[in-house]
Amino acid sequence: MKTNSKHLGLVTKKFNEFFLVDLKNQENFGNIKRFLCKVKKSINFRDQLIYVGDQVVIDNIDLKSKRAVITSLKKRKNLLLRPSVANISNIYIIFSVDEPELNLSQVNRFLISAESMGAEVSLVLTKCDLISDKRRFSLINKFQEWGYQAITLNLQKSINFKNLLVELNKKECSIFMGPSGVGKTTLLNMIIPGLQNSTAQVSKKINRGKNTTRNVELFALSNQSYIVDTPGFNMQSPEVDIRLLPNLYSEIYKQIFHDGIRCKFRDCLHLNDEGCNLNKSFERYSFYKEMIESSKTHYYQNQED
Ligand SMILES: Nc1nc2c(ncn2[C@@H]2O[C@H](COP(=O)(O)OP(=O)(O)O)[C@@H](O)[C@H]2O)c(=O)[nH]1
Ligand SMILES: [Mg+2]
Ligand SMILES: [Zn+2]
Repeated sequence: MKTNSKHLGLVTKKFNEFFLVDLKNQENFGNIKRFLCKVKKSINFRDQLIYVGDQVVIDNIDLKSKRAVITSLKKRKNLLLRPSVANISNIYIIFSVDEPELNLSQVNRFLISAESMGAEVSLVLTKCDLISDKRRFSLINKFQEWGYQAITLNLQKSINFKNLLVELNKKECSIFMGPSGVGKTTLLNMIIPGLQNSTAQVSKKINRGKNTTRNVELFALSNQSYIVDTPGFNMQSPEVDIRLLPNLYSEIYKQIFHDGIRCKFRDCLHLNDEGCNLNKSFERYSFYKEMIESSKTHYYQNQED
């Protein structure tokens, strides 16, 4: 029952030297889609270098035992760290409008960190049952000015939830990020019913019943779209190259690339620089300034080391 033909697959879970790989095109193998793989011994990349989310080529497919070997690794688009996951297409920054209270500076830090990772970034506001519609619309307007079309959720009514689900089904690989207590797990459980069960089953099969902490894992929403299930994600202080920071703020980016403003110096950081022509009257400017100033300190400290 072995076939020797190469197939493209996606790593959905990793544990020790094993990988779970979903075939990209499964039509050749009936309904068998997921294979337990090891890296081919003669291959000269170490297996630690393959992450969940990586695209790999698998070979030596055994349909009976559902095993195969990984023979090569495709170039990845991006790699997120802690937890490590490759090829994220969409980052959803999740914040609650209350309980815990919305902290705009923290929202901004999460958004900018996400923007620096080279994926499409969206903002989701949860617990909208806790605020008035008036407040909700004012938040939508605020984030519109920041460059985001915020998705506002009230998980007690599921209208916007369904819209989010439809959207997630159009994306390749999405991840939720945000501080704790904002409803990420609740949301993930609504998106993938029976999440806990399916996770437990997989772990049982692989670890022979041993109880292990849950690693990062991709869940299939459809044949083409996945969502990352991760217990937590912290990215409070982005270490972004300060020269790239202006491009991560749509209010600045737009002025430069759409309105065509020009500052005297090409590497203008838009602080007190001589000949700076940036219009600084936008809400996030103070956050931008703080971020530049703290990165600068960090930058110069590192230079001295
Ligand atoms: N009022 C309200 N509470 C919610 C909503 N969504 C989640 N919660 C509650 O917020 C708390 C934290 O949720 P959890 O999913 O554990 O947050 P996580 O830490 O981001 O994973 C739980 O008590 C949830 O029941 C919502 O839409 N409205
Ligand atoms: Mg959680
Ligand atoms: Zn400038």
